[in-house]
Amino acid sequence: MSAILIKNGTVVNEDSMARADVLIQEGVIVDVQPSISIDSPDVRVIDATNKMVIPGGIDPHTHLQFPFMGQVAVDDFYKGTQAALAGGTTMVIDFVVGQKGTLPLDSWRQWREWADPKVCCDYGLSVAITSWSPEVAAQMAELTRPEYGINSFKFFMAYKEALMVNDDEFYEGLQVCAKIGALARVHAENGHVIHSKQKELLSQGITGPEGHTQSRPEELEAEATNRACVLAAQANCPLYVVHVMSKNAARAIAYHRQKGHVVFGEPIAAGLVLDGSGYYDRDWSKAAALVMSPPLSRDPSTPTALMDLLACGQLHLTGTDNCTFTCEQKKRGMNDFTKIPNGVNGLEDRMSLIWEKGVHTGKLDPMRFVSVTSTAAAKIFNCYPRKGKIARGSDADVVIWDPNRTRVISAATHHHANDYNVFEGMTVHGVAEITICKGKVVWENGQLNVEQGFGKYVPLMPFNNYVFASIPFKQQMSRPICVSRGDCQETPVEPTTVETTAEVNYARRGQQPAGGASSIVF
Ligand SMILES: *[C@@H]1O[C@H](CO)[C@@H](O)[C@H](O)[C@H]1NC(C)=O
Ligand SMILES: *[C@@H]1O[C@H](CO)[C@@H](O)[C@H](O)[C@H]1NC(C)=O
Ligand SMILES: CC(=O)N[C@H]1CO[C@H](CO)[C@@H](O)[C@@H]1O
Repeated sequence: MSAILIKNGTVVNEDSMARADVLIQEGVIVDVQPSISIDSPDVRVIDATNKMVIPGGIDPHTHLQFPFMGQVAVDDFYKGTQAALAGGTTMVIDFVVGQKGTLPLDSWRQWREWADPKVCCDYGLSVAITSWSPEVAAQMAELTRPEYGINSFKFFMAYKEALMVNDDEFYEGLQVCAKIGALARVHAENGHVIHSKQKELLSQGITGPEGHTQSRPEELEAEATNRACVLAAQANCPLYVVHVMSKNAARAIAYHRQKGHVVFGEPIAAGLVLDGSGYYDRDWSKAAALVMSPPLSRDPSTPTALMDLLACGQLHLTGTDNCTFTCEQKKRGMNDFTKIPNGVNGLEDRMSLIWEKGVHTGKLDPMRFVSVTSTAAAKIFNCYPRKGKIARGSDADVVIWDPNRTRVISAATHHHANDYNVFEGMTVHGVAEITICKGKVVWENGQLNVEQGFGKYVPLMPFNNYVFASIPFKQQMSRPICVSRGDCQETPVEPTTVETTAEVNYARRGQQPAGGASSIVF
C-alpha cells in the first residue's frame, strides 16, 4: 500500500480546526503538521485546498443483513459498508440480534461469520439481549473478554413476543452490565401498550401504514425512555438510548443527565430530517417505506428540535439504525401494518444530511459535526483515538470533505441495495469527495474501489473510562446507610431518612449532584 500525503486541507477534529498536511503510511496516520514535504514517487499527493480533512464517520447503529420480521435486510455487510464508504463513513457498529431463545455467544459467532468475509470497512458489534436466564447473564460476562470484544448490550422494551424483555429482566440485565463494565443500550418504547393498540387498530379496519404511527404515540417512547433512565440509575449503570425520535424522549434524557446520571442519546439521520406526515400518504409504498420504530414524529417541528439538542450537547451522537428492505419486502405487510418490515436507509447519507441540517444552517460548527458523526462514538465505544481522530498513530480512516459541493440524494445513484431512498430528491451541502479507509483510497470521483473482507473486526473493551469513571464514586455515594443501635457500625453521615438513593446522600452532605437541582415532572 503506497503512502498518501494530503496537502493544504483544513484538518478538523472535535476540538480543533486548522490548516495542516496529513501523511499516511501502512494504514496509519504518521504525521500531521502545518507543512509536510516529501518528494518520492511512492507517495501519492492529494490536494485538499479548500476542503476539510475529517475523521471518517462512525455509525454506531446499523442492522446489516438482519433477519427480521420474516425478511433479511437487503443491505448485507458488503453492500452496506460500500454505501457507508461512499458517504464518508468508515466504521459501523452493528447489532447482534439473536432470536428469542438463542444464546448470545452463538449469535455473536453467527454475526462474525456473516460479517468477516464481506465488510469493506472496520466494524464492531453490540449484542442484543432478547431473552433472560442465568446462562445469558454468564455469557454476557464472557463476551466482554478480549477475544469477543463486546462492551455494550442492547435491550428492547418493544417488539412484544419477539425481542422484548420485561422490566424485571431488563433491570437484572442492567445490574449485570454495571458489574461487567458494559454500556447498556435501549430501544425505549412501551411494547405492551403498542401491542394492545395494534390489535385495537386492526380490529377497527386500519391496516395501512397510518396504523403504524397511531399504534405508537410519542408518549410511549417518552415514558419508556424515562423508565429506562430510572431503572439504569437504580442499577448504577450507564445508559445509551438508541434512536431518540421525539422531543419528550430527549427531554427525559436531559432530565436524568441533570440529575447526574450517565445517559447518552442518539438521534438518527431519518429523525433529524423527516417528520411522520408521510405515514398518511395515499401511496402505500411511500408510506410503508417510512415504517420504522419508534416512528418518525408526527410533530413537524421535531427534526429541528432534535438537531438543536444535538448542537447544545443534550444529545450526543448520530446513528442511522439502518435496516433496508425493498418495496417488495415491505409489501409483506400490505394488509397488516404490523407485518411491514421496520427499517429505512441512512448509512450512506447520514454525514451529508447532518452537514446540511446542522452545519449549513449554522447550528453545529465543523468540530461539533466531527464529534457527533465520529468522535463521540469512538469515545463511547472505547476505540478512541484509534478511530475518530486525525492524529499521529490513529488509523488512516480519513475523509476529504467538500463543504461547498452539493448533491441530490436519490435511489438512482445511491449505493444501497434497496430500490428507494427515504431522502429522495433532497439537495444536501457537504459531500465526501474522497474516502480513505485504513490507508486505502476506497471512494474517489464517484467510484468505489473496495474489497470484500478488507475491513476487520474491532474488539471493544469494557470498563471504558469515558463511560464508567464516575460509577465507583456514585456507588460510594449511594452505599447503604446504617443507623447504629449497637448492632452495626454507624455510617459516617447524618441520616435524615432511610432512603439510600445517591440523591439523598448528596443532599445529606449539603451537595448538589452534578447539574444542580432539576424540576421536570414526569
Ligand atoms: C499547497 O499550497 C501551496 C501554497 O499555496 C502551493 O504552493 C502548493 O502547490 C499546494 N499543494 C498542492 C498539492 O496543492
Ligand atoms: C466555501 O464556502 C465558504 C462559505 O460560503 C466560502 O468562504 C469559501 O470560499 C468557499 N470555498 C470554495 C472553495 O468555494
Ligand atoms: C430507522 C430505522 O430504519 N430503524 C429500523 C432499523 O432496524 C430495526 C430492526 O429491523 C427496526 O426496528 C428499526 O425500525
